Amino acid sequence: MPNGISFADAESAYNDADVCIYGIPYDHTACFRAGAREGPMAIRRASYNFERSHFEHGRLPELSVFDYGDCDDFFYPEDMIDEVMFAMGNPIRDGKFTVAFGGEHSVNIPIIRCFQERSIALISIDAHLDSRDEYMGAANSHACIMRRAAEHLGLDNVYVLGVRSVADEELDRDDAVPFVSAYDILDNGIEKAVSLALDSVKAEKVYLTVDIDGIDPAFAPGTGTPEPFGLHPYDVKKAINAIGDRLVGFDVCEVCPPADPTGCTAVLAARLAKEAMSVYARRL
Ligand SMILES: [Mn+2]
Repeated sequence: MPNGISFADAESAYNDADVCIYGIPYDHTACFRAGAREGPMAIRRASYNFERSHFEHGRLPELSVFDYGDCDDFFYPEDMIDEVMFAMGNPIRDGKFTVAFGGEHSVNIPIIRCFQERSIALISIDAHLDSRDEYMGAANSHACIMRRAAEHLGLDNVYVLGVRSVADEELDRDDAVPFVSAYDILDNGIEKAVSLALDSVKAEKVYLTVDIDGIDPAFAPGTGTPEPFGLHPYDVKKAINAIGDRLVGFDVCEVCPPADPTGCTAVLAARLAKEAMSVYARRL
């Protein structure tokens, strides 16, 4: 690791690895409270809390995991985007399962662009629809990630779960990004919402991005823009398992350690990353 500790049990060299982990400590378009740049290291530290494997998945083959470390701390989103595309292009082209830690949610923009054949769908778990054309003059803001993904993958390959904060300008348009609200999920269950999303998107392969603010602030208080009435953490575990064999990559963003004094938000993010890797290990 060039800059600090690696994720727990990430002991492989790149060439031998099934999974490639990457940290993107970027938070310069944050609008409410910044600090997500400290997310990747807090999540790695939290990862040492857990057993190597999780018994509910049965005996899975042991994963070979490589931790690439973090990219530099850039100011302009465009510089971050170039660097992430350079770093993550290789593992994605090489067919590795990628796990990324933000940083704010804008770090997802370059990851999705690395899928140059555009044959994936993006499912996002987020309190916010994040589908503006631009926000405060920035097209690559965290508030625009689903719009950028829809431009790259098609509107029929994006879906958001857990939404409870949307601007009128995001709804009053013909190409609104499809979503299931947190209220609907709390009333009717995550299973229904995930199967709706999986049936709606065109691509077979699914990349899952989790903005930790999709989860209720009671469970994940350490984030930049907390929003009440969110999902239960177990809903997100179930969603990862329901995507199952279709899952090709995962990231978790918006963990903000300065707002997370107990560290429980980073622990949850680390555990969700381990869940995604366990689901991936089933197919080896
Ligand atoms: Mn959000």
